[in-house]
Amino acid sequence: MKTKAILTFTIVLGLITINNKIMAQNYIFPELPYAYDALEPYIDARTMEIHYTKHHRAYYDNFVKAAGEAKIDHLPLEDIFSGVSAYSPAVRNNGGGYYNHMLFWKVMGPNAGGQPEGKLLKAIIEAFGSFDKFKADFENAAKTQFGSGWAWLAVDAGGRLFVSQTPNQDNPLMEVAAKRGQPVLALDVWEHAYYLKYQNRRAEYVANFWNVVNWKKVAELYEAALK
Ligand code: MN3
Repeated sequence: MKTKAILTFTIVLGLITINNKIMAQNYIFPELPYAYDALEPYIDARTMEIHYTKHHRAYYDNFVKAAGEAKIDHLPLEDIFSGVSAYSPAVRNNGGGYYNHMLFWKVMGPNAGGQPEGKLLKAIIEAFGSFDKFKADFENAAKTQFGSGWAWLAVDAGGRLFVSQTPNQDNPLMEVAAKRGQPVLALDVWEHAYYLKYQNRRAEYVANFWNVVNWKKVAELYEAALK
């Protein structure tokens, strides 16, 4: 009897530890993978610093708080997004803001741009007809998103690539999205992402985005999304 109680205690303690580890891994505020000025001249250092240290940080802090209050902070972000309408606007907006910016930093980099290669390029041509047509569709999604939001390249349940746009901090992982899938490329079109350098010229910011896209990372995300 005593042995059984000790065993149960050990298992429960073990589960709590595992759970804490999962939580910690889920909700880390990641380091920016490059210096603030690394994407100059396309994204200026001042914008990058404020965007990362103030905007992204605030989404993260507010999400951790809202998820804690809702007692869902043991859940992976993907699980929260797939049932997001059950939660508060604070969970949806800040959870989206936390996730979307993590992806945005990842898919950009210095000495980047150009074209994807191999399997990803093939899939883009298959879905859009050509790389240029994909770029036009993506730019159109970014430019026509009314007000604040995001443009996406994502993989649907059938493994096919699509372009979409979402308002505010929504993303294609959310059940509320018009087109659902796993995002592999993201572009932030909130004014805070470009206003200091580009003011009202969103189209110029969008066109310059291609100079900083890290296609190697996008290809990795695409491969992972197919699994
Ligand atoms: Mn932003």
